[in-house]
Amino acid sequence: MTFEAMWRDLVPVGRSATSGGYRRSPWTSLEAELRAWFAEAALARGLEVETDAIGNQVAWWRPTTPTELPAVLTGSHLDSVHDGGAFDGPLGVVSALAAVDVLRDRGFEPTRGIGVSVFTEEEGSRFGLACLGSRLVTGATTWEAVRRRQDRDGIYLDDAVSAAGLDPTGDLMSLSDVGCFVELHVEQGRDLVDRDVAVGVASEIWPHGRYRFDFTGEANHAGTTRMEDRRDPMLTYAMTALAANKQARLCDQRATFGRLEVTPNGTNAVPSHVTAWLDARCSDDASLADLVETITRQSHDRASRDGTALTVTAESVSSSVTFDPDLARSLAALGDWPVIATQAGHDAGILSAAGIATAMLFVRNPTGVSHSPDEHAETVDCLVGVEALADTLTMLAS
Ligand code: HGY
Ligand code: MN
Ligand code: MN
Repeated sequence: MTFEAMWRDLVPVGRSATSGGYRRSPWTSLEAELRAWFAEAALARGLEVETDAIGNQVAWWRPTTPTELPAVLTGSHLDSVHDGGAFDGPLGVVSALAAVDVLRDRGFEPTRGIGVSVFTEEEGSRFGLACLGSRLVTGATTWEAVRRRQDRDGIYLDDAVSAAGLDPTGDLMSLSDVGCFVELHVEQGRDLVDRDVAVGVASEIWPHGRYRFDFTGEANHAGTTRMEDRRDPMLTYAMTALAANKQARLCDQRATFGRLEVTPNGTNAVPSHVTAWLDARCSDDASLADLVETITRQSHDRASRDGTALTVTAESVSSSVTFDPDLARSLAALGDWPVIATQAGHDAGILSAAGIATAMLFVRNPTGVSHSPDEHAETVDCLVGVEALADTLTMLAS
């Protein structure tokens, strides 16, 4: 089944009829449908499919002669952000399966195992920790540390995993015999468009984090309460969002408040409580710490003026990642591809941080837009990406 045929099968799964965006949330019936799709596509290629305790999957192409040589792993994720695009994640999974087809068409015989992987909850959109599946597999976090995280409906992670028919106390995917990992991903920006190139190689991932700001004030009547008598958490939040934007602009970094919860969320009442999530990303770890510290300090200053209270909780922090430069250079040489940085987090960053030689291939996104239904990649560029991945696997698995 060709890349286009696999893509046609996958595209409708979880797409909203209204927005055209995706809500592929982990440990739901929709993810079960995606996992089944992956297993079927892998089995159709004679790959051995393994699903671990929390739903991470890997499909193995074993060499005909048993070997002790470390395996090559390639893949990405199938979960999405709320109303995300079609390509962020799935492009890497479908391209990995299509690259296996290309290698077979070329008559390639691997001398070491080639695994196609799908890590769960890469976006952290349900339980708030980015790359949850790969963090558990690499030991970057532990099941005990995360099992009682709650989603927006108050469902605990361990209950969600069990309800999905998995046994979270079982074994996690093992990477002990994996020597390197390559993730192909749609570019989440315009660098390749501006360079007029179909494929790029990642040099680094900016450090980034997600911080929950809890603002507490005093609920009151929107009409009868004089402005000077209010303790309005929405005001403190609003000034914090403006401060974050200003600070990020001043130091040429990134800060976003994209998610907000207001209690009681009434039209004619001053709220009692506002929760807002800051996504901050910087070119280095020290700048990230400085930016978050500055925003937090200014938010506390504003809270003291508004008579509101503030607590800030770091929910997900990913340190800077520099990919193996020799590996990046060897991939770039395969197609004279540019080597570019990204501000988006990936499972590849988690595996790199765990000491596995890791690289990323990016495929041109003509809109440059991501985490939106407008995210896009042309089929012709996707097919160039598949060939680049096949060339990479040939180099790594020979
Ligand atoms: O949020 C990110 O950077 C990635 O898309 N998970
Ligand atoms: Mn993403
Ligand atoms: Mn992604």
